[in-house]
Amino acid sequence: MRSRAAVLWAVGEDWKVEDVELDPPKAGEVLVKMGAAGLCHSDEHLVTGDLGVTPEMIELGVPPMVPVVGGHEGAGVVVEVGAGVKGVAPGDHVAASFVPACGQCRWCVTGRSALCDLGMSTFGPGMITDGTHRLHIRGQDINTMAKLGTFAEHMVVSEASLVKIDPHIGLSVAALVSCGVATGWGSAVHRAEVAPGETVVVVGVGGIGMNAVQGARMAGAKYVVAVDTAEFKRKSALDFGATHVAESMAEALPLVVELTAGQLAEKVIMAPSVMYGDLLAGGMALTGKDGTLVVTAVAPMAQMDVSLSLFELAMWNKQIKGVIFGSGNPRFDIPNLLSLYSAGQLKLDELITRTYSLDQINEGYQDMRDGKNIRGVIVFD
Ligand code: CXF
Ligand code: ZN
Repeated sequence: MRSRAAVLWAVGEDWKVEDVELDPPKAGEVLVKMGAAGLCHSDEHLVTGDLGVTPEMIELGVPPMVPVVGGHEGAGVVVEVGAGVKGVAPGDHVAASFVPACGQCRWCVTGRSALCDLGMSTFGPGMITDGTHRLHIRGQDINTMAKLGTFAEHMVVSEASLVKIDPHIGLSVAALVSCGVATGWGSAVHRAEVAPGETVVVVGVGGIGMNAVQGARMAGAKYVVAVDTAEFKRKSALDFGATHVAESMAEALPLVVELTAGQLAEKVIMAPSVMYGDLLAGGMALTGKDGTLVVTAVAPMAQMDVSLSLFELAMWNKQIKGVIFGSGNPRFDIPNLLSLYSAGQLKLDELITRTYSLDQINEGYQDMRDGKNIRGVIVFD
């Protein structure tokens, strides 16, 4: 069938909205008509080249990621299912999950689906199911971001990449839960294990960090300090549950010292637009004895150097944790977060600063670069 999608042909270029040829779903696959897709920073990483297959890897024979249809946050309605699909049927509303959940591997069966073994092929070519492509332009095979490609009117994906959701919930908010909300909220609740009475600092309050603020507050934090250079995001953070704001980590330090009588924060969550190694020292300086720093934001793949006081890491018994999908389980966390929204406990509508058509995708990403959006969302007809 014909569909339309936003394609990145080469690093550094704009997204090009084009007609694409989409094959029908094969065994274990599902055709989804998209309702909404979130403009997450991780797709911008494809454009900058921070994420994906590097020129050095290509020289070693690893296939390049481009051309690629972007998008890994999204929700839509099932149109058709391939042979053997049991979990969803035509008409079901689904959220995309950038971490697949096969339900079979050691990680899935031990409640750690964020680490599902199917996730290892995220940046490789072809489908999870059989390695071949369903998307083509003028006869050329096209890859998909995180085995999804939500910046498209339709997508064919593995059943493992979809989570069935309540059909009464708007597809725009469901789209956000599929990455940004689950990642941010889970960074505070699951990974940092925020406990009642704790002081939490969230560095970067965009579409992911804002949900770390919500998660920290929901978990009972006494103080939640939101750090962001954008004034509009700092103001919004107060509506999402932050108790204090600061423009930079350096500005947050005396504030956190005062709030905690010198004890510093129990938990620090790093969610800047891009994680660079030299940001770590500032985050660790805000982390108190026995405290935990969670690195949520995606760093350039080639980033190897960090600034860190190894002395303080050991002497203060601190820990640094990575996190993917908020260390959650897509098949539990996505419906659970949507039920918290339905019950009035989680703000989702307020995360959407502006909506765009698919043709306006480059405008949406420019607004994100300019710090204008908590989240921009593409809404399909
Ligand atoms: C990313 C991590 C790398 C794959 C796409 C999603 N996480 C959040 O945006
Ligand atoms: Zn994302």
